[in-house]
Amino acid sequence: MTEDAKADWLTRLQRGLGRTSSRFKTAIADLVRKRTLDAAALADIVDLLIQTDIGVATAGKLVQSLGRFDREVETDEVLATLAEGIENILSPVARPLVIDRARKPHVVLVAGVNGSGKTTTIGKFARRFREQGLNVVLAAGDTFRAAAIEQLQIWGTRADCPVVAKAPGADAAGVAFEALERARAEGADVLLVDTAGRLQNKADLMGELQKIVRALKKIDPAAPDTCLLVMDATVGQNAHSQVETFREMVNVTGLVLTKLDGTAKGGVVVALAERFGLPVHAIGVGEAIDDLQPFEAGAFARSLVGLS
Ligand SMILES: Nc1nc2c(ncn2[C@@H]2O[C@H](COP(=O)(O)OP(=O)(O)OP(=O)(O)O)[C@@H](O)[C@H]2O)c(=O)[nH]1
Ligand SMILES: [Mg+2]
Repeated sequence: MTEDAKADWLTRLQRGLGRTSSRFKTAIADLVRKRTLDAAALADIVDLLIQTDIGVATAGKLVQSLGRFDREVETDEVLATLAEGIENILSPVARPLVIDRARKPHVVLVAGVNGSGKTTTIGKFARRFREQGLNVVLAAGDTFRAAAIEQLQIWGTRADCPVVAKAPGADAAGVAFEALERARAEGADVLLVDTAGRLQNKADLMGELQKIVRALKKIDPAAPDTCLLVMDATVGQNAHSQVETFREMVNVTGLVLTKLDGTAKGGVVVALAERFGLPVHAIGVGEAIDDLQPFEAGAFARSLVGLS
């Protein structure tokens, strides 16, 4: 990223996390103005952290590090200490999605419940990879909705990469199979496979995802290289059960959290990091192409508590 792009992203990140951070920061400022950080004040901070969905245990742990203040403190000192603790939790999971250029193609299966942002995320990644000079193929594996196929085709046009698609209702595993064949034949670097989030029930969804994986493995036993779970951060605590559910279906290797701009509960990212330790590859803080960026622990932690 250039310096300009970095500054722009930081602005988007701070704005995107504004719903979570503004309330939090104001409440901490109020608290610090009124009293020293006694036990009751620390308990209030734990509550404030819990309100961001950061999780009870994590909130408790973070606040322990504040115990060393038995004097008057400034708001920013408190926020910085909390941000440091959050960064320590997030650092091990903050890992960009790195494409293995030797794989040709590196296969990325994208799963998640309906509306979580799968197709948009694929479009954004496709654009980013194209900018890095990679050849990308998209597979319209959500054959459940006609509009889903068109939506992916629009992203394909925007990112200038081919989309392998069949008619609505076609076998999704067949689409994935053909797409991998084509990506191989063309020597593509990346294949991004979209999937349906909504099927009649969980068993159907599991059946479909597993069938797609089997089809890919027929061609390349090592595929998929990456299995991304895309989650809408506005679902809050529900994100935990989504990770568990999808892990039973496929070998989830990493997470993308979208719509952090639409929630006051951005702390859920920290809670997921603590609980599952899965890599967080990227976060979405808006609908625009530049609103999906590699996840960076320090910048996220500071933006979450409202520090610039
Ligand atoms: N505000 C905001 N909106 C987002 C973000 N990411 C995706 N969206 C929007 O969320 C909506 C759903 O996104 P899709 O990409 O269609 O989600 P999907 O998971 O493919 O949905 P299905 O195909 O129905 O399963 C779209 O209107 C996107 O523009 C984000 O980071 N912030
Ligand atoms: Mg979709």
